[in-house]
Amino acid sequence: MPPLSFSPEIAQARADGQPIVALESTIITHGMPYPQNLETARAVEADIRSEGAVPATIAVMKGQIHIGLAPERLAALARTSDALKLSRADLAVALARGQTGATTVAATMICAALAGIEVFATGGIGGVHRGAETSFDISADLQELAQTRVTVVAAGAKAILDLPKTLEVLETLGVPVIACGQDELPAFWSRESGLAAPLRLDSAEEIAAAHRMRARLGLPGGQLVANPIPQADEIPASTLTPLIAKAIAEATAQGIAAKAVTPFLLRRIHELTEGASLSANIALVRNNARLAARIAQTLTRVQLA
Ligand code: PSU
Ligand code: MN
Repeated sequence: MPPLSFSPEIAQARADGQPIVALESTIITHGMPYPQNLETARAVEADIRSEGAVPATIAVMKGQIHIGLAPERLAALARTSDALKLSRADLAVALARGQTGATTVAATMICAALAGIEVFATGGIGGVHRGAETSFDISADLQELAQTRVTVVAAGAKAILDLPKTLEVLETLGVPVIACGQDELPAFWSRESGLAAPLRLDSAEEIAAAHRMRARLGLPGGQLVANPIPQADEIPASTLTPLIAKAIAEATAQGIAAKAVTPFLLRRIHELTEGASLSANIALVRNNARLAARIAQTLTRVQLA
């Protein structure tokens, strides 16, 4: 049996058959500074509740996978400055050693699937980094989408990445990339990427039906729902492009590699935009949480499988 520990609220929600939305914790420990990380984590949970679903923030604590964090646990995690960043490769080792750490998109998908949770909201998934042709830096999030049956709602892949290559890898892996409400793939802080999304579905009902159909076909893997940031909160791509280039140049010059790349770039872009990218990041996660809650609700109603 996997070492799963359900919060009382999630144990009750499971018993009652209520819709549950998984949330990751790396965005809390590595994606945003304190105290905005804690404020955002709380706001995202409230957004999911206001849409009639139950939030399950997932993290590893003392060798247990926690599905749902009580308020004091969430607050403690948000204040931890040296939390581990756990992906598929690290999860079992951390659990076997009784360690504590935050779960990435990939690890959160694994834990959500173990807990029977089908929908997960985040900010932006990891993907193919620029320069991957020499660095080989491709996020484990992409492989996870290919093998674990969870629908992930994100605002596209982060604009720090090579988005055309990220789309190519997702296509190769057979991952449906579904834009919601527009034809174009959104680019995290911006609604536009200049790239057409491979698929488009405009309602939670259609996304839920596609999720169920994958199961009926016996296809492993999940779906990536690319939900554009609300218009009022976006930062135009033209503003961000030079700042992203500057942050990437600094990362290269400082020899930042592997797991440290994404947290470094997010932090530098927050600084270079004087907090504007952080405000946009908060707004897009909350927007994704609301859509994920509606998808989870539809899934509990429509048992097509
Ligand atoms: N979305 C955000 N902020 C984040 C992340 C996602 O808005 O910090 C995290 C997720 O946990 C994702 C990780 O899995 O960044 C990607 O890291 P990497 O590129 O090292 O795979
Ligand atoms: Mn990487």
